[in-house]
Amino acid sequence: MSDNPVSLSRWLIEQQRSHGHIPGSLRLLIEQVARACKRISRAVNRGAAQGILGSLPSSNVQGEVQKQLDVIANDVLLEANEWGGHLAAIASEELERIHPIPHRFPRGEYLLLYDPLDGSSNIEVNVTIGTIFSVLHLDEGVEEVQAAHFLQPGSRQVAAGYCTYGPQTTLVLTLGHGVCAFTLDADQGGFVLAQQDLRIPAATSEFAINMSNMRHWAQPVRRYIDECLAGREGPRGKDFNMRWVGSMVADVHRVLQRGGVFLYPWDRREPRRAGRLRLMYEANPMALLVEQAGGLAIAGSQRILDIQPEELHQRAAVMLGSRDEIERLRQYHLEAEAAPAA
Ligand code: P6P
Repeated sequence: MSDNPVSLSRWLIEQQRSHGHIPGSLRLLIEQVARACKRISRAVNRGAAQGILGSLPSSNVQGEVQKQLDVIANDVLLEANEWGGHLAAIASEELERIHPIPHRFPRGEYLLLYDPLDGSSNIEVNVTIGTIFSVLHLDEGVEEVQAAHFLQPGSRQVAAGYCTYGPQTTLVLTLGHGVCAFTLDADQGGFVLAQQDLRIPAATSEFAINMSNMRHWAQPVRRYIDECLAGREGPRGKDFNMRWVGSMVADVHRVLQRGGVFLYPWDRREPRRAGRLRLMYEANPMALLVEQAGGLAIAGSQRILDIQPEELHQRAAVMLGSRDEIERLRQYHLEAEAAPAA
């Protein structure tokens, strides 16, 4: 790290001023989100000392066990972003309905969506968790923002990112012109540029999937993983390694840092559900980051960013990472779709 690191604020101003990549309102929005992530990081790091690691008696709108830190993270992001004048409304995994910006604050042109604390089942075991966020543009001329205004395909995101709360607090961000990583430097009191133009290697020998679900997978995924497991004696002619953190931000961060594939595919446990992960504030932002870093992100034969959302909290199958491997997986899905029905 240089003696004079580039702060997130300076980098964002340069993206606005020198490259014209973003308008000032979006720059200020990203800075607000980053400030909220700093506060969440502090709360996560102090967790046990503050007695806030446990679960609440309530469950969230998803019917999932709600952790105290889930609620704290959601509240921090709401409070940090509703008064800035950059947003028209907010959507959160922790809120059933959208949160229009209160009339007492100026309304802006952007829509912010987030999973405030992804992987929160890992909180008590001190495994990396994180915040995932996505920014969309509100259509012109909208008087009253409805949930329907959020239902835009992921290709229309103007920014996306995540913040990991682990050994380091790292903000990974795209504004549509590549992917950068910023590390929270306690001495500087803010995020400083750590990596520019992250690129995912096209080839890999590492996959991440929850193997306990193997018997429930569709044929293309089973075929792909079986071939990986067959190793050098099998059709792939090489051995593979496996990772599974159980925290999407941690698994995707690894893929962005050294390549690999992260798979949470559809499975037969709940056949009417497209997948486990949420399209709008998990799959879409991660898919944009991965594609901006030279990887691919699919839900089967379809590109994730092309999915037309039908409801705010809908789920999606997620297969993303190194281009050569995801392209192979996409071909396997296309072959299965073309095969005559059994
Ligand atoms: P499983 C965490 O709960 C999460 O939403 C993602 O962060 C993670 O990748 C996945 O679920 C883990 O799911 O079924 O392995 O517990």
